[in-house]
Amino acid sequence: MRKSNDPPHHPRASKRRQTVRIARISDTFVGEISGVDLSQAIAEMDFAAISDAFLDHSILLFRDQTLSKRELIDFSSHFGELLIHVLSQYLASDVPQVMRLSNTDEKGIHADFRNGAEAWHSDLSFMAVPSLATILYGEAIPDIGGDTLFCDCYAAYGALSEDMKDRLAGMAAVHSFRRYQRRRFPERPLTEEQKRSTPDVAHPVVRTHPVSGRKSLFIGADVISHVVGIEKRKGKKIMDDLLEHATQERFVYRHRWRKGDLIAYDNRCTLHRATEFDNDKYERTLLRTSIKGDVPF
Ligand SMILES: O=C(O)CCC(=O)C(=O)O
Ligand SMILES: [Fe+2]
Repeated sequence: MRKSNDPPHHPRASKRRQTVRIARISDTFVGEISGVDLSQAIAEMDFAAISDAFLDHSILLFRDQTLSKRELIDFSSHFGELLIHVLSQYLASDVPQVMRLSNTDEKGIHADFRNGAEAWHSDLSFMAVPSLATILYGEAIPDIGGDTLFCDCYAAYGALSEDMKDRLAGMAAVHSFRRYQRRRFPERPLTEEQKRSTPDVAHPVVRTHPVSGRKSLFIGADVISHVVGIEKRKGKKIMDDLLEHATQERFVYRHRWRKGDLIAYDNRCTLHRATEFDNDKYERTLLRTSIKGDVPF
């Protein structure tokens, strides 16, 4: 029975506190969170601890989760407004906020899927308002391959020479979804509607994180068409060199997925890319939500 000094029973009061523990995975910039069952409603204080950890680490890993799509949406919503991707063919049929990255269809039948994410990128960098964070949940994981690589763009920026930092200050690059799709999927042209909703957009090459105030590199492979005000080939060389610098092993974390892993990554200060696996032999299914960000500066 409820004692008279218990809080009144409304949904917030029913969110039990959990024991949020945070540990950096050694030699990486990734924080592993334990003690949290993400299928349960998360108390505000617990999310505050998770949110602080997200700022410190840029990537958070939660192991051994069991989530429905609805629970994935509920947890993701703590980070902000959820986006619905322009590539509507990948959205879950029942909940468009969840994208299904899989080589099986929703009935589990093997489908032809080629991951377009094998080039280094920050999600939705080709939009005027790119993504703040992406959340990936591992539903089916191959025995071998299909790792995701993440790169720490704060560290990559920090390691540049002062000369280079000066050169990049104020530089803007044009991000183009059309270019990205043409390079990754030449056989699958965008519809007129998809083209209309993704015009090319210029973003600063050095980006300031709106919450931490720290600077990082905001670049990508295949998505950048040119650097504003610089001759095309010269601009391409600068972008190629920067990407090569940023994605050196010392800035990269390789995530070897386990079923039940959930990863949240901050698109404002990291890049990532998918790696290959044997499509015919293994199933790989990631459920994904995407959080709306802000205009880079
Ligand atoms: O499949 C992967 O490993 C990465 C997928 C990805 O880049 C994304 O969902 O944004
Ligand atoms: Fe991605």
